[in-house]
Amino acid sequence: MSVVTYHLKDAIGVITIDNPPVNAMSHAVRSGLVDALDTAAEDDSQALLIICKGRTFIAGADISEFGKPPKSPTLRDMLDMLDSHPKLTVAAIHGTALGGGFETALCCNYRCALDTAKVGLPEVKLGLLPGAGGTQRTPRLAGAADAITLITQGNPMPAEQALTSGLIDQVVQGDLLAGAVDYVHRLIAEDAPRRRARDLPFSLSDEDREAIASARKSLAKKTRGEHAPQRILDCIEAAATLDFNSGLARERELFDACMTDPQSAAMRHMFFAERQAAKIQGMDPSVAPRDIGSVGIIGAGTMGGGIAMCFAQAGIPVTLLDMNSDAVTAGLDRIRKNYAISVKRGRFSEEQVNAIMANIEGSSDYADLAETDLVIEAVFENLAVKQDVFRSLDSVCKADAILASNTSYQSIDDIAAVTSRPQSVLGTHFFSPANVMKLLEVVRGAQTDDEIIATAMAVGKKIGKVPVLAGMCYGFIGNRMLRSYGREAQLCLIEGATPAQIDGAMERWGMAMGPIAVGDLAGLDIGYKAREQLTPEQKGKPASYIVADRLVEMGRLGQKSGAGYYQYDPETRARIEDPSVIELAAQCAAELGIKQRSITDEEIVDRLTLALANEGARILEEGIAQRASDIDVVYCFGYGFPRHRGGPMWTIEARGLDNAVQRMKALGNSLDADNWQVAPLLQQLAESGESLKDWQ
Ligand code: 3H9
Repeated sequence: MSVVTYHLKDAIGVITIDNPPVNAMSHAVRSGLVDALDTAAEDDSQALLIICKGRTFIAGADISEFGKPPKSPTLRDMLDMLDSHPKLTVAAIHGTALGGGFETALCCNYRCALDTAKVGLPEVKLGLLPGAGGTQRTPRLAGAADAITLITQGNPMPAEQALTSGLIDQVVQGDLLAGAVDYVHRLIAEDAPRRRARDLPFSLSDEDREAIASARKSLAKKTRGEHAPQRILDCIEAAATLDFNSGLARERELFDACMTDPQSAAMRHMFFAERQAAKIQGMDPSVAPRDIGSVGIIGAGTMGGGIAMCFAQAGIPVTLLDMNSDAVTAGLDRIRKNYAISVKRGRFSEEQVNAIMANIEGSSDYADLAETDLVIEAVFENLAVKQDVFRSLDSVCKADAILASNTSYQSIDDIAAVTSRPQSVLGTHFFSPANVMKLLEVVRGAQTDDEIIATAMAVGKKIGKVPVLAGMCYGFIGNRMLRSYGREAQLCLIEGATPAQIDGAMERWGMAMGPIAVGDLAGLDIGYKAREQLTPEQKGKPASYIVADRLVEMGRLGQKSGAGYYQYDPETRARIEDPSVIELAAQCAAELGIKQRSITDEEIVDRLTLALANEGARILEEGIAQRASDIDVVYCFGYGFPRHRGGPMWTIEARGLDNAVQRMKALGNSLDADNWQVAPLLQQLAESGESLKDWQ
């Protein structure tokens, strides 16, 4: 069946696109549209209406065709025909009109949309820019300020706002086809002109120029070296200074620069990786997730409170339980304070917060969880304490309740073993702050049922997280890899790099925060206490923790005590370099017989990123992660790894596995050989020339 059909309805030529799941503008859709436009040019139709079936208007160019040789007709060929079509053209939008889909709508003379629809140009999230006229038509219709926001941030705009901004012309309610046909008839009756966005004037005021300059600065900082946002601003400037066709040519030139940029390849990889992570290998497709109608959370601390916020915001009632009413009250107060900040920042209205808070009830009585569908434990990171909680849960919760632990390190099997239902026990590892961070590691225990895993993955998505399935090992995927990364950061420090140099090198490379500063933010006592529970073999060699231990022993716990590796400005919390810490590292080096030297930024980045990927390869080989791209999702969504570098496994693949293995061997020769044992999988793939991406 054709993905594009054409029929006449009351003298209107209706072009219907039906290309599930999201009506992406594939080659078949482009060809179908060209045929329909040809037919409509010759028939008796008075006007043309473009509308889609299914859940959304066109969601953009078909990303899976990117990187392959272009097939005619291209999107631009088709849009040229639409833009110069002899009939009045109207787009009828529902769901989300995105990227090339919205650019198609922008080529129509008028646009109407359901009140629930959104429009947007999200190309920047793929390291691209709208390459089919979006950067030239949007500012002509909406002005510079809205164009800058819409295209550089890539977030969709609701229909009402798009109406005010001039990007759409009519909001329709109820049945879209009926409302759109009425609207087209009205336009015909009014003899509405064939208005084209290309003919509208556009220039930059002084205020617009300032807005562009300030966006350049803030985006450089916020996007940590992404190229696409700056190129988008170049295009908007071109829209004001060049005639329309020259502006389009400039847009095309910069789009091509983005398309061949490794940053876009990495971000497109992340787009598919995120969606792939939701799929569970080898699971019987008939296994359906259960409905979760209520959630209990044990532990009203910062973590438990953050988790409660996630569920409450998704409309799922939460019982937040702690040992006594004081702890519960303190937990609820903390949540209220968080929301007060959100209201101040305009993220939520007072009414929304009241509705969310109505979903959270405090309790200090386990019996209140008797009928709860899912209980998540978020108490102190200690096995015995967690086992006590699970014993209590097992005795009060209904037989089919799911029991989850938010542990970062403990064995899910040891926790499940104290219950009578190990098949219903799993790990749901949230990341701090839990109401903000998108990553959710769903940890499968030895006996966890598939249905329980499927339910946790589905409810994770429902509360806006990106769930990734992990197998059981110390630290699961993310924290296990973090140990090698942290070890190399510590070794660079003791070998002669300063905290500011290490953090600066990693942040310039794109990490949201350098590893030393992250330690200060998390609190150095956390790692100290965790090390106390490890065997000497697990702890590793003293060089990798001696400075951290000394700082804790000096009472320097990080930001919370005003100093750790850095001093902190009490007002702004800005990091201030501390010569005494550089001196401490030198002393520790002398004690351990390590000769300090000058270390380049390149060496720091190499050591830290290779250490991550090497451990990642072991995790993959052991089956702890389902696929290499899942590890990339963990790092980009949970650890501030830059999306435009595609995650640690993509990064190592992009540099060439053979090159990476050679570099690790060279590091092993000059540094600690034990730390640079190449993961067998990497060695094997480097030799065979196969890809990590395809390894299962
Ligand atoms: C562009 O347009 C460039 C032009 O400016 C210029 C060209 C010259 N292509 O997200 P979901 C798949 S760049 C191919 O789970 P939701 C997706 O992989 C494009 N496939 O659903 C998934 O497949 P699977 C600009 C696509 O309801 C399935 O559809 N546009 C595309 O949560 C369902 O997706 C964008 O960047 C695509 N464009 O969200 C929009 N989009 O089932 C990207 C989706 O095999 N898309 N798929 O895993 C989205 O933001 C979301 O998919 C959307 C639906 C909001 C539409």
